[in-house]
Amino acid sequence: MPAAAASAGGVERPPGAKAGTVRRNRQSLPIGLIAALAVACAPAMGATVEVKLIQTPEGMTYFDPSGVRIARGDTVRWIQMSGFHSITAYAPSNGNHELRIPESAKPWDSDILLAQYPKPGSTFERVFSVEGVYDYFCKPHEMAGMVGRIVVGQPGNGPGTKPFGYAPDKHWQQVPDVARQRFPAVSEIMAKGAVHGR
Ligand SMILES: [Cu+2]
Repeated sequence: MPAAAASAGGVERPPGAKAGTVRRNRQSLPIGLIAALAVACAPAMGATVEVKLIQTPEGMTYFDPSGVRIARGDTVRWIQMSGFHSITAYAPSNGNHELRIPESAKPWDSDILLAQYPKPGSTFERVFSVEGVYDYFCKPHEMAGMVGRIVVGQPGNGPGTKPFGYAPDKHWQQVPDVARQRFPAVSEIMAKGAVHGR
């Protein structure tokens, strides 16, 4: 009650005093809006590609598509449809996993998403600004072969293009055999744009 009265009083006072200001603002607003939109749109020019996180009633878990080709600056949006999953880059900072993303790219870990689509907390997004191959996994299901691969622009010759276990001297955790077999080939991703498995 006192809060409402106070805010009503606050709103009631200014109109007379601020009339001139409001008119001036009306003229400058469109210019300001155009400038703001130009800035906001520039980084959002890229496309958004969706990848679903799935667990079948039989318990099979996978990313769909498991392989996608995107352009630099595009966004990947992962959507948790069933089961509980994470989207985690193959990188030493994530549990000492083998580095399988470009050296200059920032590793990421969504941690386990907390909800099922369409509830908040069921999606995770990342913009990819460095070209190359990115391998990633789901923390609860890596051992079941739940892995994915993204090619941004041209694959190049970075860590994601190298054979599994390419740097034994680093003593990284090895990509499990079942997961190695589930990565779509870079050539197939380049040819198809999206590779659906399972
Ligand atoms: Cu999973």
